[in-house]
Amino acid sequence: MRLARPLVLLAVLALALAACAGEATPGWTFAPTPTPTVAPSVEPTAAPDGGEATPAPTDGGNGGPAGAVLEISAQNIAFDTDTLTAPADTPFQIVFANNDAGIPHNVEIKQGGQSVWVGDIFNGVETRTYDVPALAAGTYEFICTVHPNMAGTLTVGG
Ligand SMILES: [Cu+2]
Repeated sequence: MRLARPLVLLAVLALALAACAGEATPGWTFAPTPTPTVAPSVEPTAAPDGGEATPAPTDGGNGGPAGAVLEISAQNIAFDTDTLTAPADTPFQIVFANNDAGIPHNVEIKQGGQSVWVGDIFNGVETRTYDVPALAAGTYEFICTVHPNMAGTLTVGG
C-alpha cells in the first residue's frame, strides 16, 4: 500500500486547490443582464393635423382650368350684350337668363354662317346654364335661333 498514500494526498490536495480556486475566483459570473434590444420605437406617423392637402386645380374638371363662365341675358327680344369672350380649346359655360316671359330664346354659336353649337331653346322667365364644348380660337357669331336678329360676336381665345 505504498502507492495509496500519495494518491490520497494528491486527491485531497486537488480538492483543496479546487476549493480554493473556487473561492478565489468564482467559476462563473453572471452574464451582464443583456440589455433588451429596445427596438427603436417607431411612433406611428401622426397624420398631419388637418393637413388636408389642397390639390391644385387640375384640368379635366368641370369647366376646364379657367372654369370660364359667360353670362348673358335676353330681354325685349334682345341680348344684353353683343360681345362675348371665351377661352380657346377649353369647355366653358354660358349662363343664359331668358327674361322674356313666355318668349323662347336660346344661344347658338355659328362661324361663317355654319352652326357650331346650339343651346336648348326655352321660354322665359328662366335661367339655364349651357355647357359648351371646347372651341378653337377664332371669331364666332352668337345668335338666338328663334330671333336671328339677336346677335353678337363671340371671340374665342382672344
Ligand atoms: Cu330669341
